[in-house]
Amino acid sequence: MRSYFDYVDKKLGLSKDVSLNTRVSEASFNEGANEWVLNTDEKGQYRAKFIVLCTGFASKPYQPEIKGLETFNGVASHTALWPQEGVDFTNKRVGVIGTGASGIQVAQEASKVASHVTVFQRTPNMYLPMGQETYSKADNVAMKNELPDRFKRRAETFGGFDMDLIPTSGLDVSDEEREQTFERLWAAGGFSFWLGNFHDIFSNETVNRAAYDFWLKKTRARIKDPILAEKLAPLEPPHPYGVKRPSLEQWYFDIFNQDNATLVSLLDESINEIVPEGIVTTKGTHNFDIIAFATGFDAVTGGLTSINIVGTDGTTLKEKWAQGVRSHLGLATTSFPNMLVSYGPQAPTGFCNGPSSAEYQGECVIETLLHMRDNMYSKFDVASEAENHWRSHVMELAAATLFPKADSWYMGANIPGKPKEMLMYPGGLPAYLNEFRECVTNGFRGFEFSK
Ligand code: NA7
Repeated sequence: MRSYFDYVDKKLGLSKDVSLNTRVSEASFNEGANEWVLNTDEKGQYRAKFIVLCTGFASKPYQPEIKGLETFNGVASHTALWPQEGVDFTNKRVGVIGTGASGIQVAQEASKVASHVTVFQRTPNMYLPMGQETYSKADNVAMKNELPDRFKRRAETFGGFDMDLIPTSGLDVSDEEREQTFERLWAAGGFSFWLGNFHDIFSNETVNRAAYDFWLKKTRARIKDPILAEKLAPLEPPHPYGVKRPSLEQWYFDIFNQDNATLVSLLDESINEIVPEGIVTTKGTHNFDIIAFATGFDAVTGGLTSINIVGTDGTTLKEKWAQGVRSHLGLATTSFPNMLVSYGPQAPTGFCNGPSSAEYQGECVIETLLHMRDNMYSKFDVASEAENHWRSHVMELAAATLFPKADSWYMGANIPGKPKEMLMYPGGLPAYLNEFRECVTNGFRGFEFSK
């Protein structure tokens, strides 16, 4: 990845415009000069006519407060703050807290060499087989030929991928056809059994349950011990299938068929504290050399609200959004003039292939800035009715789905005290881009420009 980033940088000459290792701590708008003043921790003050916040959806790690963490004798790290030189698991006793994408990657890798891996699971994740393949040179050439078409298709699909949800309802096909479809999607691997499934998998309980039962059948076939099977893949789902992000696994279920891996369900025993030797639960002490906190992020809004951004009415973004997110198209928010957001809340973001979401929304940002330049505007703000309307629209779309039935980061529900609300735009990338196009053709409806 790093050599690819270097290549892109050289090709496009980006780094001359980038100040690395610079944390923006504060931002406030100077109304007299119509410009933002940014304070950084390391490199002093910057002034800018516009700010575009591209802080990503997972840049603020969340680590639960557990008593005694500082007393631990071994290595303890959040996965997002992992030591750059790596951590050697060889012959070590490894504890992993969390079973999302990060947790299972740590568990899978550690299980190859660790003396023991113990995974602490709060909610079973509905993992899908990643389906890694090794491509030959000829495969690569063939794929490169397909790239222009595949890239183009991204804007036409719900999740910004080159596959899409099936337009037919999962109820309008025979049981046999549904099963065949599920088999085909399963064999395709990756997210196919999620974002390539029947479109009403996210809104119809019956279709959703059929998908869960199929997942259960495939998954349970890989787990030998029936007690373990019930923990990893319970007969009754903890929440509807796919409304929490399914992680992609390679050999995760198989590690528990080895002697050196244990799954601790936090439904059976909960964590009391950390001591120098390891983790104390309600059932005893688990001794560790390494503890990985794979406990996720204050997702989507956390990267934005951790900067002290002060709006024109003196309210910070954090204060404003403590009552729930309000934005116009996920791009801008009232009283924060000349500030645009990409890949943040109330946009396709977490329901979308990341690069597609960032690139297409990036184009919306550029179009807005060009509109200002072409009309010689020096300031924009957002009408409060526009952000209230967009919020209601997002909430209405969400209410018609099964997403609110899970305590996921999509819903802000993984962080204690954060309002539980849909943080994504649940209408899919094409509908989102249509909404933006409608805004533009109606004179950038909702934006208020001034010279
Ligand atoms: P995720 O997917 O948010 O996973 C975090 C995991 O940590 C999840 O299994 C949580 O359980 C668990 N968690 C969080 N707090 C606790 C506490 N207090 N005790 C035990 N377990 C806890 O983060 P990842 O880093 O794996 O992946 C982030 C995204 O990156 C991913 O979705 C992809 O888009 C890429 P829960 O399920 O909430 O019960």
